[in-house]
Amino acid sequence: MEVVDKAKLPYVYTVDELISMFLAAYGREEARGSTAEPAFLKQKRLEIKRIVASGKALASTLRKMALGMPFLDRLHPFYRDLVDVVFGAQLYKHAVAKVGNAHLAVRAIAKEAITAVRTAPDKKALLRARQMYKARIIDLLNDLGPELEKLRDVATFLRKLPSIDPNLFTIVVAGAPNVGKSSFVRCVSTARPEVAEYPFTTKQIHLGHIHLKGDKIQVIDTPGLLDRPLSQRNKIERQAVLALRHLAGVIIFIADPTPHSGYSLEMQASLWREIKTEFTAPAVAVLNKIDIATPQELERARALFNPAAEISTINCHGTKEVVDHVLHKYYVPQALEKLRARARGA
Ligand SMILES: Nc1nc2c(ncn2[C@@H]2O[C@H](COP(=O)(O)OP(=O)(O)OP(=O)(O)O)[C@@H](O)[C@H]2O)c(=O)[nH]1
Ligand SMILES: [Mg+2]
Repeated sequence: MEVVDKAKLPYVYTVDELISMFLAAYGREEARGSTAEPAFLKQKRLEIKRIVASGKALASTLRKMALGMPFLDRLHPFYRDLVDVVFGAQLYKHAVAKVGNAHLAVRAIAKEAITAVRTAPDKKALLRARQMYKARIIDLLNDLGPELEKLRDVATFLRKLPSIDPNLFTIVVAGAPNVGKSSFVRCVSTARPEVAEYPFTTKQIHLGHIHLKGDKIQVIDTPGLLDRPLSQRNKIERQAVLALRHLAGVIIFIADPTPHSGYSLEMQASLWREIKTEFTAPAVAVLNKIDIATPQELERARALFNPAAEISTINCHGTKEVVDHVLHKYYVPQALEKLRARARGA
């Protein structure tokens, strides 16, 4: 399964850029040959050279762009589903195919234009063939506008995406909005996601790392989740769901026992139940904001979440212990098993 290789993503030209490039390639060719040649024949020869050069340049650019875009079916399911959720897999595939197939259309138009030039009986017919050639190519490019825009949007989105390695052990941090997920990720990893007073501060997946001796763990901060069926989740929430489904080695669920986040304990408990049943990765719950929680609030939350720890991310109190706990319980056995397997194989 491939991950997105950002260095290989193509530059996606706009329609205007392609038209300029095409016209420049056309204009670059200059007349050469014997001065004894009749002017009309010389003009025909130059015209054909221009059509061949500009057609080739354009066809090759279109082909390279389409081939440079990732093939969804070969991508790791996390990336494949992400492109599907944000852009629609079918629409994306259609756009790639249309841009890719356009190179064949360019070749066909060039071929017809060459025949028209060759058979032109006079200067007027030659000029008409030239105009027709340029107009047809420009029409074709204008028609590709929406598809080029789609490819550009996907390429830009993928370039901005953090470089997630699906083969590394990954902690995914999840929970309702505004409970302190990003604050937690800031405490324990290299990531610096934005923290703010309001829900839905985090709108995309953020990646951080924990460096262990000779090893690296990924920590993923996700957008807040509401307690509702998948079909009603928006694109932002669905990115969190994909990280939970495809990347999580373990899930840390952050709950806020206080009214501070704006989401009730019942809603959070229902979300917690769903996360435990919906995803295959093991999940641990953690109570946050204990610096402002009352004893009664803590008591109720303990009964609902059976938390592995109680923390306060405002000063990173207890956060390192949570990570040590989950790594010890879920990562170390897996890492040891890998080492053993390698030793057996050696
Ligand atoms: N008192 C207190 N406030 C906290 C604590 N942890 C987070 N907060 C505050 O809660 C608010 C939300 O924190 P974030 O880390 O942005 O929460 P989030 O879960 O990432 O929020 P979204 O990305 O919007 O879902 C911020 O104003 C934080 O300062 C804590 O332990 N104690
Ligand atoms: Mg956040």
